[in-house]
Amino acid sequence: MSAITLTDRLSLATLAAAAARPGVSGPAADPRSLSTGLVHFGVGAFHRAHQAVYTEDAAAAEGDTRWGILGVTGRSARVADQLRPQDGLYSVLTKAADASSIRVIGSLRNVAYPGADSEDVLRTLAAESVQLASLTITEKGYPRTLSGGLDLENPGVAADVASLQAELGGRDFAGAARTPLGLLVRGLARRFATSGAPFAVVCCDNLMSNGRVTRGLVLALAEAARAEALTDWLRTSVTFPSTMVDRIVPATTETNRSEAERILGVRDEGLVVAEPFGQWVVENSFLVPRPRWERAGAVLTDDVGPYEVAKLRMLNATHSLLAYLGALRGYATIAEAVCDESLAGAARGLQREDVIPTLTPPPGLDLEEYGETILTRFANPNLGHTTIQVAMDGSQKLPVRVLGTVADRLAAGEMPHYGALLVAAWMVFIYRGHDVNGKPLALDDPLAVTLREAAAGSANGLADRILGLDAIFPEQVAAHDGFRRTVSSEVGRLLAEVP
Ligand code: NAI
Ligand code: CS2
Repeated sequence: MSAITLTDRLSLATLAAAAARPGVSGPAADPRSLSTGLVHFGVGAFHRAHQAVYTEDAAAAEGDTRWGILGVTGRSARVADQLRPQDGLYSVLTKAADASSIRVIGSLRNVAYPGADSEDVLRTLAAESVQLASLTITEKGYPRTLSGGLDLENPGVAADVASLQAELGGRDFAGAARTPLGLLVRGLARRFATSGAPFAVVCCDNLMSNGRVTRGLVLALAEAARAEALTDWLRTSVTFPSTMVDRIVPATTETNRSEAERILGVRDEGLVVAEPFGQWVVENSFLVPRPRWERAGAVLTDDVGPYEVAKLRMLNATHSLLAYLGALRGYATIAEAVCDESLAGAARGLQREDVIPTLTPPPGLDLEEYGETILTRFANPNLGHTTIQVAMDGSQKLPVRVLGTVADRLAAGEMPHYGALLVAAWMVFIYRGHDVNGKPLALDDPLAVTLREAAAGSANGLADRILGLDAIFPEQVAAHDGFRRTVSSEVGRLLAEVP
């Protein structure tokens, strides 16, 4: 294949031609008109298919050019290398069940890689024209202890505390930030020292009370550096609104990129793929101007809680159940798994028998209907969301998605059978490491070593060994004899199904 030249790539130079092609829509706002007003940490697939789109639509609806985004990558420069040659432009390939469409997005105005660009990020966070930062750094991007506090034993956190102390002491600090939160706090320290202008930090990760979690970790970082004045300023001048975010955005494949290239007429290395559905519920807690996301369909509310808990427990827990049971049965995608009637039945059982009794629905939401729309979304055969992608990071996801439901049901004197089935399916996924056809199933998890150690040995006692991991299972769940027995019984049944 010939080398791809810049004229073959999506960029400001090729944008007009690409946007004129059938099936392509261009940016809602002129990218050249946008100044940077927002920094996003974790400029992965989801941000580009969700917040960046809402932000562009909000800017266009208001004719407001203040909301260009500086995206900050995480652990590699890959996304920066994909987008910088494209002037930050990328496209969203929206895949409905029976049709696809492409939209070029121009709200991402630059991409920084902390390994080389920390100073740019710090300077941008301190700029008075920049009002807020947002985060999608995955559930594992928030280093916490069992009790939910900042994990000061985490080497990255410890290094970032030292760097913050150097920053505050006016000393040069060596090297890049080790964690996104560390870089964020250093930037806020710079802002405090230069203007003290208020700010907002908008967490968009799949965590319960994600704003409160982020605020607690940010304050703990400043307190660990014994930065009293900064801590006081953070408490009074920076808000941390919680959000519920929803749009299924699978990892982009080369097949997706080739399909997009045929439609665009140019190569888009930064392509992201998504379903048509999107939802964003944002706590209305800002001391600063912000993009009018409600003009793009977002919901601003004083109480995000009911939306968050309904979505995490009804959608994400069901996603994980289908991921583990589906992967074990040899289904590559969520769509295949949910089309297996027995797995769809388990999904409905989890929603209706275990989850719904624990929920107070947001105003106007019929939870059973919500559950059915979720399963219909999962069944989209065009999306290609893999079971193995949803299965990753189970040690971080299950506590948020299903263990709250389990604890609530046990406290109510009920047995969450489907919650036990989900936990058991995860255990067998770890223990077997292959599907019913013998195909390997990769364990991608920050606690993979611990999990493999706990899973090693006899199948007898497997449930007890993994339930005994207090980094994952809270005491009131792990010590419940009835739950342990139910999980163990489901483990035995699944082990027989997947020899
Ligand atoms: P992605 O893999 O495309 O991007 C993840 C981003 O987080 C990357 O920038 C990566 O460098 C960074 N990151 C990963 N591990 C990290 C760590 N340990 N510490 C700091 N940064 C880290 O993933 P994607 O699809 O963008 O999803 C990211 C998050 O967005 C999810 O974990 C979830 O919380 C949320 N989300 C994702 C949805 C989806 O369907 N993909 C939908 C709803 C929410
Ligand atoms: C999925 C989520 O990968 C996963 O764990 O359950 O990313 C899911 O696609 C989103 O939360 C949907 O909004």
